Amino acid sequence: MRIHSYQIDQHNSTALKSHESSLQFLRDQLAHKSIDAEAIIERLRQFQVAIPSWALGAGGTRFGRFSTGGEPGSLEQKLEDIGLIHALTQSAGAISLHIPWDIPRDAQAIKQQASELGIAFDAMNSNTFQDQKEQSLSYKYGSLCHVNADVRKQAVAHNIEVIRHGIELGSKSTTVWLADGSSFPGQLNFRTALDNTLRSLQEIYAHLPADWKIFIEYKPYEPYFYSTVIQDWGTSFLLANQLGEKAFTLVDLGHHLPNTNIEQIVSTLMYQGKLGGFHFNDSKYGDDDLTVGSIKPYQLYLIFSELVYGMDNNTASNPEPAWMIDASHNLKDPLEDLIQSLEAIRLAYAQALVVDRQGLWDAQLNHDVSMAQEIVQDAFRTDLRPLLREARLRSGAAMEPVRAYRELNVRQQLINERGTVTIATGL
Ligand SMILES: [Mn+2]
Repeated sequence: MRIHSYQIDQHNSTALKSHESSLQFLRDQLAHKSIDAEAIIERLRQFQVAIPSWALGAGGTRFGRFSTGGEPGSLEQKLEDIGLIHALTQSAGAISLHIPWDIPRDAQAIKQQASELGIAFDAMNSNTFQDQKEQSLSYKYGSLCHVNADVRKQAVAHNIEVIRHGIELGSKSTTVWLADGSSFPGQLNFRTALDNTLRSLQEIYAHLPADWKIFIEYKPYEPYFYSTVIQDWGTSFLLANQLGEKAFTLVDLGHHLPNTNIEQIVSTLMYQGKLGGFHFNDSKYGDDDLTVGSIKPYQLYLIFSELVYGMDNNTASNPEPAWMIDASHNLKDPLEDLIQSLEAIRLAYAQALVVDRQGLWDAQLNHDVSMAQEIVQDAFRTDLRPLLREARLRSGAAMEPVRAYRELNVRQQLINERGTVTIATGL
């Protein structure tokens, strides 16, 4: 299925009238605070977030999985789905692949299809958290950290293979997330596990092309429950520093213990030029992988405020992070869920862009705590959705993408094309 521009235009023509008056109202509000709405609209138009190939079907929990119907059964169909999201939002212009779930049969054909849909290849993702059929040694007791050198060698070879696939497709980065850890005190020698992991990563790093980056993702627990080898940002930062200038920390919002001050972690990593990648999701208790902004939109905004401050005060050596949605959809239509996540990300970005930075700095210098809070909350409480609609309108996207998705009956069409019992590859 493809969405055509006349269908988008038709949708937009019905929403235009009420949009114009609400945009004008907001423009006036912002002008009153000396904020240029045009600059924000332009930044919103440029902002693209990668969709991971595994987020297009129903995820599931350890208790079960309920199929959505019409799920993509091949890499080609996954690209097609991201093409649909991108056509509706013009903000999902990249895919993040997972190896071995998404090994392309014909890399050139996949590249061609992606470029027709306006989709780039973002970070690659390796998988040493489960055993594959043809694999000789098991990762049950770890991969890059394993006490057996042959298992480590196998895991390193897999990561090099992931880089090779990425080179063929035009990707420029790879993400390493390790399940490696232990569930019981005494199971693992912490120091040996970390040392083995560093050495394994150094071997992978040696195979990284000059213009590539490697992202190291951390997580405090799960699938193991007592320890994780790369448990927090400090451990990831230590490894990234040891590896070299092409290595960075990756922050996944769901990979923190409850109430962790993630915005401060972001600030510290950007200060050091070591924030390389960012995975969006939301959670109430653990790594719930819920729709971005569905539970804690204020925290998301505070994090974005640090991201924007970091990007606007960065040195050249500090790249803009690779943005990706890393969520799992158990109840909602995955495509609607992703559209909602994109909306939440862009809204938080817009809120962060309208913070009165000079006023905030003055309040901080004067220890005017009340005024600092007023300024921070004012940006969050201003309804900036007309800016998002305007950015979409100018980019040829749907002003109300979820509504357009339903008007176009996308899910039913996908079910007609693919059937009701398909399962997204890799899930
Ligand atoms: Mn992640």
